[in-house]
Amino acid sequence: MYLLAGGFFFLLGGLEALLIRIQLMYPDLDIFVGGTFNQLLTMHGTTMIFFAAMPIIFALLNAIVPLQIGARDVAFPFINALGLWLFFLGGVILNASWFLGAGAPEAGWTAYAPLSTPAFSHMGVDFYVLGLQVAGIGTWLGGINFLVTIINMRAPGLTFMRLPMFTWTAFVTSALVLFAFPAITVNLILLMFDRLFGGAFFNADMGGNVVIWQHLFWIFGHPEVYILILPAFGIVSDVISTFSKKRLFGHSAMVFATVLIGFLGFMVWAHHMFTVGMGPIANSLFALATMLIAVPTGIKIFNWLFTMWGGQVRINTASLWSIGFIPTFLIGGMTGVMLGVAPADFQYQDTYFVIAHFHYTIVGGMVFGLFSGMYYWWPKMFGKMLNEKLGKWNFWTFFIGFNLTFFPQHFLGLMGMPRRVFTFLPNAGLEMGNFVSTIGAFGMTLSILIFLLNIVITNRSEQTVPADPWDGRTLEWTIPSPAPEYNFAQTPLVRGLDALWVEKMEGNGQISYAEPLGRIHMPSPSVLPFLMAIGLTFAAFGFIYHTWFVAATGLIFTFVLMSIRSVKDDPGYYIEVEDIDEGVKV
Ligand code: HEM
Ligand SMILES: [Cu+2]
Repeated sequence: MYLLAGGFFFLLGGLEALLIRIQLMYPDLDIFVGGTFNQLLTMHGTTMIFFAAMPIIFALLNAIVPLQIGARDVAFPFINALGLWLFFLGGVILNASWFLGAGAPEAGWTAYAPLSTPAFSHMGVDFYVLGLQVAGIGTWLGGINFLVTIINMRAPGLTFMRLPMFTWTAFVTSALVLFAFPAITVNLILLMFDRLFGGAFFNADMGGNVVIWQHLFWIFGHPEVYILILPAFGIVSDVISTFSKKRLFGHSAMVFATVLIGFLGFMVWAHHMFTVGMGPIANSLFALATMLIAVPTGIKIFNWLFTMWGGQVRINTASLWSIGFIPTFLIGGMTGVMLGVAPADFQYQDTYFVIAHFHYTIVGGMVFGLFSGMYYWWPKMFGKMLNEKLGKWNFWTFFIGFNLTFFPQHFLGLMGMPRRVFTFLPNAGLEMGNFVSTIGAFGMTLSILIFLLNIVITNRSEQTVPADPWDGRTLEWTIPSPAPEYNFAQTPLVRGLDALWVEKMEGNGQISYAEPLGRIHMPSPSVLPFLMAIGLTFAAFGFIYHTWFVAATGLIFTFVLMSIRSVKDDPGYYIEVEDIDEGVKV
């Protein structure tokens, strides 16, 4: 579900990006200008970050983390469903702004005050404020759920230091969600007071302070970029180790680096605000903290290379995406250090250099990682292997398109082309770069179409996939593909890092179990999460349209459902032993 919804929003955000690039193909075009361009830009950024990247990551976390830790499900299936619906309806609220009100928000995905205050914006920003709040609750609940799952539901013998890297990154990412999302929630509530109830938190005329918005936004925003990239690190680690037939080089150093990146991620937010006027001391400290992050990140890059070094590297679509990830993400990381040099940032700030930088990390990093993970785990999730031939086309068109799009933007930025501006003048030397960049965007569009085609073809094909198609190392490859709804017929017993590999090396050919086969308890499905989310959506529209009656009804409705949930007993149901499909040999 997460994958489907996230995929849908990804296509939407991608379409918006393509339209932006079409407008910027030649100088002085007037296809999407002014407010329309700003709306496309804002919706592209907001949709991609909150409604495409997050849910696709959550989809993989949901599908794979329980499998990697030998659990039957996540800790709280009910909360999981609630989180999904809140996120999805939040996206619906945001996108409803295209059709209702006065058009989509246009204050940028960062919604900086005063651009986002009533004086300088129209109703679109109300959809942003409420849509993100509803979705934010969902994401936050999801984060807590994964934390509890990883802490409490690991199979016997699976100590923290034996967790596969993807689960480790899922753990740290969830912790970042837990601590980062409250900051933006508070920010959005303050802005909501300003917009709906005449507050003045961000109104300088009445003693408010616009810089507070920036601080709170980036206290959330910088950890958010690590929320996005860490799971990709985890995927790349697992994929590279599997396809090099070697245990991950420096597993414990990787764990340490992941935790350190997560921690430092909270110490650097003001590198987004060097030009605000915080003064040289604050700027220097934040510059230093920023550069410190390069150390654990460098550790990771070297560990991946050392894992491949001397390994039996197998090249297929899954490993190509991971191997391609390393140089592209490295470029994004290096321009990040350049931006972290506070005095230099005064030149780069708000130019296309920044756009190039963060797309190299977000697309060249996260999107590459997610593709790698999808090709790698597709058989486990859906019981079919994605087509390799189309997969390679998918990879190469994207790799080339991506670099064509974003590499020239470094130079456009250095030549002074500002971001978030809908056109540029001829004869400033900017034509070539922009033209190439737009061509590249078409290349990526082609690549995405190939991927969709691949999904359709794979879906139609009649194939069955063995439990362990890649000669895997971790627990998810000990159960049938696709994973049955109870995941593990018997809880596995873990006897080392790379649990399955340990057994393979000892010639057991099968994981050992920690319990006899018995009937399996399952949670019963429920409509309550969906209805609760509907209640909050209702309330959100009530707030947007200042109809307090509707807002109150929606809130009360949700509270009533919450009380029902807390008093009602939910015994669940059992799958009997006869119905369990047991014993996979790998
Ligand atoms: C897939 C191909 C993509 C293309 C062609 C693309 C293109 C663009 C362009 C042209 C801009 C506007 C730059 C400006 O005028 O300031 C932009 C901004 C942005 N993009 Fe992308 N992008 C893509 C993917 C993504 C992804 C996957 C994400 C995040 C997950 C993302 C996040 C953002 C953000 C946050 C902004 C800033 C929006 C703002 O300034 O408010 N983009 N992108
Ligand atoms: Cu940052």
